[in-house]
Order: sequence, then C-alpha cells, then structure tokens
Amino acid sequence: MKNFININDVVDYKSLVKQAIFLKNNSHAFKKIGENKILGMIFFNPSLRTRLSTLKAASLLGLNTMIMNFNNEGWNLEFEDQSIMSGDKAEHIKEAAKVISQYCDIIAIRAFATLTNKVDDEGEKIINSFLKYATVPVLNMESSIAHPLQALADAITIKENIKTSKPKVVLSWAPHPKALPHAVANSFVNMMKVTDYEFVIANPEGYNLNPEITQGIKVIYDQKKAFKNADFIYAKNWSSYDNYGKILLNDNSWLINTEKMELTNNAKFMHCLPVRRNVIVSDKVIDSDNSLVIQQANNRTYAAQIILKKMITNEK
Ligand code: SN0
Repeated sequence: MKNFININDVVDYKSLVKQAIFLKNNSHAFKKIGENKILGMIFFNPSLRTRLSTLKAASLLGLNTMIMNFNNEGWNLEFEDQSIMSGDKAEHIKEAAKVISQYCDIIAIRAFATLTNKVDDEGEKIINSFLKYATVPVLNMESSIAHPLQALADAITIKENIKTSKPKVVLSWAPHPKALPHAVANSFVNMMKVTDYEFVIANPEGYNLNPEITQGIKVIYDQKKAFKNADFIYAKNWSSYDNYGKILLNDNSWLINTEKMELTNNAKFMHCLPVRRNVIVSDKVIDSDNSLVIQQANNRTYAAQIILKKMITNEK
C-alpha cells in the first residue's frame, strides 16, 4: 500500500481486520520495521484519538515521529495555482509539501471539511495537494470526505463483538449543536459495503448522505423502525449534504436513549468520539455495558499500526 486515503485503498478488508487483531495481541511483533524512518503528522484541526493512537502505533513499529499543528504553528498555506501571494498566505503548498517530504518518509494529514464550499470539500483540496506535491506516501487522518482509520477501527470492533454471521448494523444520525462533516459517516458506509452484514442508515429527511456513496444502501427516515432487531447502533451526526453544511433539525427527537435501544436486539452502541452526552446519546446508553466507544478508541491504535506497517513495507 502506497497511500491510504480512503477505504477503497483496502484490497482485502477481512484479511486486514484479521491482521489488525493479530497486532492487538502481538503489538511488539514488528517493533523494528519502522527503524530509521520518520512519520510526519500535520494537523489542521484538533485531535485526541487520532493523534495519540497514531503516535502509539508508530512507536510500536519503531517509527520516529514529528508533529505540527499547522493552523497555529505553520505558515498560512496557499493552495491556488498562479496566485499572487500578496495577502495573508505566506507559503505555497508546492514548497511546503516538498520540504516536508525531505524530512519525513510518510506524511499523515488531518484536514476537515470547511462545510462552506461543497466543490472545494469534495475536491479534497488539502490532501490532494499533498498527494500531488509530496514525494513520499500520504496517510489520511480525516480529510473533508473520508476518515478511513476510524472506519477500520470500527470494523475491528464489530468483528470482536459479533454474535451472528450476519448482524444488523444501523448507522443512525443523531442531533448536534454544530454543523459536522460527513467524513466519518462516509467511511463507515464504505466499510459496511464491503462486509456481508445487513446494513441500514437511519436519518431524518434532508440528511441523506452523498447518494454516490450510499448507492444500494437502504435509508430509513424512521429511527425507531430502523432500530428493530439491530445488533449494532452506530451513532453519528452530520450536517445536511443537499443543503450543504446546514443544520435542519435541532431538537432531541433523534437522541439515542434507553427506550430506543430497547427496540433493538440488545444492540451494542458505537460512536467515534468525541461525543456530546445527552445530545447525541443519553448518559445511560453510553455508560451501559453495551457501549463500545472505549474499545473503538483502543482499536484506533491497531488500525493505524496495520496501515503504517503496510505503508512502510509497501505490501497490499
Ligand atoms: C469531528 C467530525 O468529523 O465529526 C471528528 C470526529 C472524529 N467531530 C467534531 O468536530 C466534533 C466537534 C464538537 O464540537 O463536538
């Protein structure tokens, strides 16, 4: 694997999940593989799990790391070609990406969607500019439209908790006070598409995800109906896609509570974190024994470790 940008870069998802679970039980098995190599991590947005789990994964592989929070530590970057840089942008991505490539063997990038310009967001301006100008492999730590390391950790977590061969997995929209990106939901959908699980999306009208991504997936506008017989409830907020970046619903009618979880087949509760308690999910549900959120966060390490390992060795 050269770059890891989205779930489609995974050739065999089942084998990848198995290899990640192997690493979880043998995390020091490849502790020299990254020796004398450097992972550079560039953040344009905040991070807790991605930053620390990727650092831990690098350390387990013997990789050295460099981190930069570009928003407050880097020069303001220009991405446009042929621009006259007389404004507030001090450095062009062309130089920045090439320079960083001389210091690092892999560049990992976090750059969220702006949610103000759909064309720019879908064009993945930041990560694609790094792919274009960097001379080393690029790892996606959540871009405008994809968060594949999260989706891989989620697939590992489902695999660890599966009770039937074809569980019912529900991705449920839930409320949030801020407009949030579609990246986590998109990658989760892409991951579910390559499994044999029964998968449905529950969201209010007006909140359908990009139809190119959800093609062939059942979307239900009635949350309670969708929850019936579910084995996994994956909660996530996203802003409207059609009415791009807008919040259309801000009451608590889609909050995930005990009453709704009781409609399921004793389902496990999942969320990528950070989560707004009592807005997305009630305390009782997230604090219950059925909640997998901490296990999901733990699996971020092994998702990052297997991907970094494959990038270092350039194996499929
Ligand atoms: C991000 C998102 O894409 O939804 C990162 C998730 C891994 N989440 C947020 O930005 C939450 C911010 C908030 O204020 O709750």
